[in-house]
Amino acid sequence: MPEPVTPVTFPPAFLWGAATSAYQIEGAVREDGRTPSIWDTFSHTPGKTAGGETGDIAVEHYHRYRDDVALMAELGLTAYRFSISWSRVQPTGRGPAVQRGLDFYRNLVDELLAHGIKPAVTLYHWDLPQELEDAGGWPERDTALRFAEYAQIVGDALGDRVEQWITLNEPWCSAFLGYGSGVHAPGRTDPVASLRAAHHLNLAHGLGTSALRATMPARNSVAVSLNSSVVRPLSQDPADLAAARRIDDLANGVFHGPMLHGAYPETLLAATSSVTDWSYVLDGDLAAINQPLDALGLNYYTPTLVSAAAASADGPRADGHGASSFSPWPGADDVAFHQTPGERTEMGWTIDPTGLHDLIMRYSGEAPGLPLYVTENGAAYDDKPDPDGRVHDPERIAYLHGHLSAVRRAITDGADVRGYYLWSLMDNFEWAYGYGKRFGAVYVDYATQARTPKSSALWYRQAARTGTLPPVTAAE
Ligand code: IFM
Repeated sequence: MPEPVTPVTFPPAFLWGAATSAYQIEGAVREDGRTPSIWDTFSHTPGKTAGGETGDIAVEHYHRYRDDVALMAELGLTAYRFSISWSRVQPTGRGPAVQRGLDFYRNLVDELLAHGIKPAVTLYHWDLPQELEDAGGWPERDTALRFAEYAQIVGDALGDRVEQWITLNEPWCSAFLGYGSGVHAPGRTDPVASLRAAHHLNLAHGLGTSALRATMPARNSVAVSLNSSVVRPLSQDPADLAAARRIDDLANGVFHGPMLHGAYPETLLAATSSVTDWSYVLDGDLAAINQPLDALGLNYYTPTLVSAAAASADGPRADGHGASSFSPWPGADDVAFHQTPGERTEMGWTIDPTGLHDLIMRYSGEAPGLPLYVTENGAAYDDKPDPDGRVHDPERIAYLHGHLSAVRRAITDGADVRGYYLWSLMDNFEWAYGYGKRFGAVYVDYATQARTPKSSALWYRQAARTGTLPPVTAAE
């Protein structure tokens, strides 16, 4: 007889969420006073996105948000994480807010609350107003000051009804893909600019956290979402261990160092000393960044496997972050990236739930006592409707089952994980990959904008309703 399978059950208050971001879903890029962000400019620049695709229309969430919230409720979600388009609420990135922009988000929040869904607001998910980039962007200190002003505007407008706040989403991507390898907007390829950007994103997080706290009720929670990498050495050889340390500093320590501990890792400063002197870290910055937080968001997709290697000046890098001959890893040209063995998703990312467990346990130790949320996790597959119009995605169900089981194991091992946000609610604009990569639990027909829950959405609904993971075959 087969062994009975132990049910994977979550604590009753666990949040079952889904996540999106403004530029990936809203569309309506020229409506109600919105001005271009760096992603409008980048996606309209020939050669920057697959097929020249843009977020101009995306999945028209700006106009369909009521139906989308109704769908979320049907799918049993208890939480929804979305981002605010800075260009919609403060078009030039400075000065007064545009009321119509704020009204859109207020209406969205009210709709969510009316359906019993907890909103979680991300202030910045990569879409800097273009005017701020024209003034120098994240490599310049002023952008962090502007972010604090913007945080105050949004905190003022929504702080009475939104309890969960996230300052930045994945600042690593903003700094190192945006200013280092150039595969993300604004598409710059300057290692010094990428490290300057990282520092000013940190500063923005700290100043933004203080600005939110100054304007919002004390009950609200402020967090940041990091795409902290689970960096594994190819072997225990000291050179490979040193390579892993280097990438860990550049992926993780560069953000959690100042945010959680008030300092950049000494090893990071030493390893990047030939690239930058860090003179843009001014007196008082580290204290400003090191604000006490109420929670920490972790985004996880796949681990990173590295070894020492001879310097290689050109050729694409196998680090899973898009093809560019410019590195997103300043000062680490002698590190080689390897594909972790195992099955992969449509992004080419290896499926490894043990990485999520490791990540959670690491941050349980790095930030003792801080509640954790998995603020993104999910997989892209080449989903297609069957002749009856249904969309079966058993691979995604298996992916979710594996990763949610890893979250549960981490809770059993003592981690305080309060919720999980599946990436993504629905298929959307996957940045430089355009619409070719479908991460949604809900299928979107881009020609008609019709939404169809995939079988994974029905599986997830059952998990959310019962608090126990259904078997992987349940929704097929
Ligand atoms: O789509 C992105 C999201 O915007 C940020 N985290 C990773 C996702 C998948 O690439």
